[in-house]
Amino acid sequence: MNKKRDYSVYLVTDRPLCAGRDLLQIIEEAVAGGATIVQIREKDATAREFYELACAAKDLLDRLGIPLIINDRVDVALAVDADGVHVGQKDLPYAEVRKMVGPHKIVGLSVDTMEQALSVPDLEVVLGDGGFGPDYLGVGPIFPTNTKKDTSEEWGLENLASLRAQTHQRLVGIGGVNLSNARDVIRSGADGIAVVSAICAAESPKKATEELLAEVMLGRGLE
Ligand code: 3NM
Repeated sequence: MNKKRDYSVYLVTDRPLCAGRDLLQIIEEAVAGGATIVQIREKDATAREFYELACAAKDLLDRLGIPLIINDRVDVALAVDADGVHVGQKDLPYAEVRKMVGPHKIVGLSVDTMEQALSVPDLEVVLGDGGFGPDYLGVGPIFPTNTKKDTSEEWGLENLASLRAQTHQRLVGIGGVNLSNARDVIRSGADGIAVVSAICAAESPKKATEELLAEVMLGRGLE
């Protein structure tokens, strides 16, 4: 299935934040509210647990026509034929991941610093081996967050805007993004927002996502 690549409201999951609720239910509600892409992020799961959860998420998201991204584990992404994989600076190098998954899958890359962000080859630039640059950069943390402990220094909106002025890469802002600041993240040049707690820990993931999407649209000057 050809799924639309839209990074407007990017749900990144975290089971401990779901307060005992079923992760698939939260994903389904978020998509009903307008989430455009979903990443399964499982830092403590065994390979088998991650695989089984990813299989179930793939079934659900195929039905809903929404891309599934796997955090870090290229093997799990390939095993379940996910739509893509997201890697950070401590994971396998981007070029190796691209070689493994081929040119058609989405590959996202986290950038912690301006220097890292500006050293990434542009999407349009074809590497020597025929691979392409990342589909998007995860820029974070933009704001303080309790969800991820080992983050680098916060970017803040000014540095995000400065990065926007210096690159054509697609940018997704992550870290502490919520209803109160989502519009500013978009106004500062992000193409989308990635959120964990603002959706996973919300009383109504559907309503939370609807409200976040409305802020993204306002940030773009669309209502
Ligand atoms: N990556 P919340 S911050 C998964 O800076 C993740 O790269 C980050 O969670 C980065 O939306 C983060 O609850 C957690 O603040 C974001």
